[in-house]
Amino acid sequence: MIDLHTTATANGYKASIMLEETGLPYRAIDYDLVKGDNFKPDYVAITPVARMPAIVDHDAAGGAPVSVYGTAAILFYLGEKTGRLFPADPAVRAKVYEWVGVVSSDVGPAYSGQFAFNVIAPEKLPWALQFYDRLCTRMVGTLEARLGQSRYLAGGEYTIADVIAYPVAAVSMKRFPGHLDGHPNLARWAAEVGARPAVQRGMKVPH
Ligand SMILES: N[C@@H](CCC(=O)N[C@@H](CS)C(=O)NCC(=O)O)C(=O)O
Repeated sequence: MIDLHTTATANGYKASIMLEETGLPYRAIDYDLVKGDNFKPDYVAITPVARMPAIVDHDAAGGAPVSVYGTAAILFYLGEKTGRLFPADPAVRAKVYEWVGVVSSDVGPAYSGQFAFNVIAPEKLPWALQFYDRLCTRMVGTLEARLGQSRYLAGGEYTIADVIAYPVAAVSMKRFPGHLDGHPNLARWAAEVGARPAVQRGMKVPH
């Protein structure tokens, strides 16, 4: 059994979609970030930065439970454990690493910043709003261009890279007027990935 410590955000859905795709047995434990649940000592003990999501694998290869924090690490770990959505061909795997990296360290932080300045900030700072809106527009364009070249992010196969990107398209990008309008390749990909039963189940965890 795997424990999924999660919350109903784009990052949480990345982990739950991957668990649904693998078919591994798991139970979701829902955290309330507003109440600061992520700073409780039991959770801090399994994560380096007290952020969500994390998993604890009680059926790990070595026998002892293994904890893994962070969406990219969780997806790689589960991909290696099951052989699912993580192609062995080194050339394809290199593209999986590349696009998981782009989503984790380029696209994700752009939308986190956009959310912070547009939604959380008590004062709306025009420079910051424009900076993050432009950065997000650039990131949408990056994904649109890539999906104009290949069916999925890492190439012709549905992989971990698509799992990590889908909740960004379905949740974070929705904050922009028109959502995916004007991005036909991204919209085509999002419709295809979003139709997968495992993705639909994962997007409902924890709620
Ligand atoms: N790089 C991390 C980002 C995780 C993250 O930002 N988690 C947010 C929820 S979506 C969080 O736990 N925020 C609470 C906090 O920072 O205190 C990942 O990809 O998993």
